[in-house]
Amino acid sequence: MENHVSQKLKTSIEKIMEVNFGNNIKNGNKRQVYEAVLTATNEILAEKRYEYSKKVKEQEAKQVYYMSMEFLVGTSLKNNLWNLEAEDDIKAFLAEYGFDIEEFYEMEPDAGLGNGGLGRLASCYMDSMTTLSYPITGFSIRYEFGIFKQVIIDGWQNEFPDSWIDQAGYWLNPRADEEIEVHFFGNIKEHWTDKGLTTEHTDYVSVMAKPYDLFISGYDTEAVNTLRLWSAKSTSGFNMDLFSKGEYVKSTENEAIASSISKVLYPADDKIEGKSLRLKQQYFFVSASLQQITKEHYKKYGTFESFPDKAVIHINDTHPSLCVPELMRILMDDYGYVWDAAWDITANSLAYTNHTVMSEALEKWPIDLVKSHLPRIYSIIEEINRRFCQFIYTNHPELSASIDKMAIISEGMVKMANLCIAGSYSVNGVSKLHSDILKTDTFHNFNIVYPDKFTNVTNGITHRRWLCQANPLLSQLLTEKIGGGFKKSLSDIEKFNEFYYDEAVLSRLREIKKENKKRLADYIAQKNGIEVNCDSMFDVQVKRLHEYKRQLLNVLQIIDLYRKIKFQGFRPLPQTYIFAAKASAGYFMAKEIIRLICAVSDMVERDPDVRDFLKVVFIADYKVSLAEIIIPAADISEQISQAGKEASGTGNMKLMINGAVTLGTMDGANVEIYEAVGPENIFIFGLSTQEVNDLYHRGYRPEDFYNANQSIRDVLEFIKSGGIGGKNFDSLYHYLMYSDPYMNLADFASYCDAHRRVEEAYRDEARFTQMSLKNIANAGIFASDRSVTDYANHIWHVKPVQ
Ligand code: H53
Repeated sequence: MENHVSQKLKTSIEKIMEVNFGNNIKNGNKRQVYEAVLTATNEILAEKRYEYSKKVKEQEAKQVYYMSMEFLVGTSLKNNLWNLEAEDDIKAFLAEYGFDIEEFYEMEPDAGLGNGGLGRLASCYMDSMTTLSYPITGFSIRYEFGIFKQVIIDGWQNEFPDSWIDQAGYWLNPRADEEIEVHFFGNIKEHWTDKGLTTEHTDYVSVMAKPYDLFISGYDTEAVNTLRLWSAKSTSGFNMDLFSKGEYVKSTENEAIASSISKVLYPADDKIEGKSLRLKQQYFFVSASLQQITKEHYKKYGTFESFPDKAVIHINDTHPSLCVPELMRILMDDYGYVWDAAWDITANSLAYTNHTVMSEALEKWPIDLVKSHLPRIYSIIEEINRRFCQFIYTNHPELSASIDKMAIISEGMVKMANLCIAGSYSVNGVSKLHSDILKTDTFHNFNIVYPDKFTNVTNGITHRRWLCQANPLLSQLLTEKIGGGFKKSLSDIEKFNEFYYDEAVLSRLREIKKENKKRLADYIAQKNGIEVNCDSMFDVQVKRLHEYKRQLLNVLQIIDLYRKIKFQGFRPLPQTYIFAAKASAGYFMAKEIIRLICAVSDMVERDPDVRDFLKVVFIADYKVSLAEIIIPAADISEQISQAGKEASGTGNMKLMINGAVTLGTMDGANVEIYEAVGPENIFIFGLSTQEVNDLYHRGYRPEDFYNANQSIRDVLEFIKSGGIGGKNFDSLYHYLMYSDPYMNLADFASYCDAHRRVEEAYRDEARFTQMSLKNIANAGIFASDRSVTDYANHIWHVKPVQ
């Protein structure tokens, strides 16, 4: 039975073909029909959005405002049609006219408005909040260029711009009626009025923020939420004076400066980018969003006393930390609140999630930069800091010696995490281990002062995208065996455990994996020109390239294996190592590691003695839509970060739910995967967080591990002597021998040993499939539906709007 939405969609597609193109579907070309399908789907969502937001307003429901520099949306067409339960009907409808919906899916570029885990998490949360009918608005920037396209030339990563808007702009609904002005630079003047000391911001530079709304659909719900993306433009546009004097280029300068703010996403993940443009981006979207939120609230309630009961503003990592002083500014300067009242409202409306303990990622900004770009904001931060330090001296004299570490302004810098902790009522980490580290180590002193502020919400993923859409065969099997309830409520997937001994189901699981491997193998053949054996074990490490994630450790093991096959007659199980990773453009070491992976891939491929046992593939341009092809095909999920460094990881969860078995350290959410599947269904190796810290304090010397281990010596000397295709990797050799900050060498032996255990398990087909089944069936707790429910109940205190 065709649903009502499908009917509407079809009529609308036909109409758009007529009105926009003076054509019909039968005679339309691919591009026209593609545009019609996207536009029609967007229209359906717009209508649903209108009805839903009416209800939210009527019920005066509390709302979540999710502030994030990144939302890694990926593609939307398939997800929206699937959520509307119209995919099959539209597919059949298009097929009648000779169009293949899969080709339309391929035409849609990813909205790559994020780098990695942080941005993808934000998008998974938007999906889950909507599916569970919670009102949420995401706020970010409409980057004209998202994350760069990666092209590998001679093993070296090259970056090309990603202009995604042309082909995906149909989802962006401009709202010129809600433009907002944001002020930069200038001076502040203080003067006494009858209200006391007031501050005026003068001589500022204005930038206009123009909103574009992207509708977020959910599954089996009336709700549609919005992701509001701000685009920057100048307030004045052309300088007519200059234009009429014939200075055409100069006359557009203002516009160019303003629009540079929303031009491009910074490509560094988990690392600070201390550029003035980055600070401008942060303030730009924070200020525009908060001005809009407060304006709407005031219009409705006429006061901000009720603000914390009606709104919660979530700060996703410190990138939107200027929410703290900006909300203070708006309340004081625009609405006349005095400091204490404004602080009370602010500190009860903001919640902050920390996503990293890596010191290079904990944001801080030079005082001078903040002061010159945002003078009013800086003056507010100074006062927050003065009061905060005063509070510590008075109430926690025992922490006086630590004041430098805790202060918001110290050592010439503004420390954004400290600002967030002081200004929010809730601070959470993203896995149990990570949240413990925050309390006992990173923010230990803050936890003494505010013991009730710190909590944990373990990350999650939307299984609707990562299982149902990416792996339709597995989704079909699950539906047959346990019913379709898991789509809405993933805890149901636990019922799949009942099939642990069911030969027929285990064999279906193997067939499905094989099909998914074939799909990936086709992609690899086409893109890399490498033929991979689908009967080999697919070992997958896909994520951003970062030293702490230790792709290098993975390659060292592969080189060791290569040498054992080539020189020692070792005959391992055939295995295919699959990597995909983008490196931040200026990150030399990360790019060297990619070059090494590619060189090892070439070396293996050229070697007839080895290539039947071992393949190494580096797939270029990792992104959401590529992850959707790779992840369902994985047998083994490599999660091998140095313990204590990966806050959570979410790729580990996506791979698990698709039946891959984790090979990992006790880090981030791996710990919770271990608890969920039990020690016999995961391969754990390496130092624990405690052992890493102990070794670090004793003084880690990589050469000790070199001297003690023949394989390490062989591998390193092989690299040094040009063994990898005659190429020079001295930089990596020296890095490992004399620095090795993430202790690759310390974990090497244990990692190789774990690989032999993996092989042994994989040889026992029946047993390995059972492991795989256990991983699928116990992935329920990693649903982002569970994560957002935790946030809603324990942090945000919001309720669904039905
Ligand atoms: O956030 C993910 C975590 C992951 C962590 C990542 C992340 C970024 O992608 C960027 C900046 C940052 O501070 C943290 O590295 O462990 O799973 C979502 O929480």
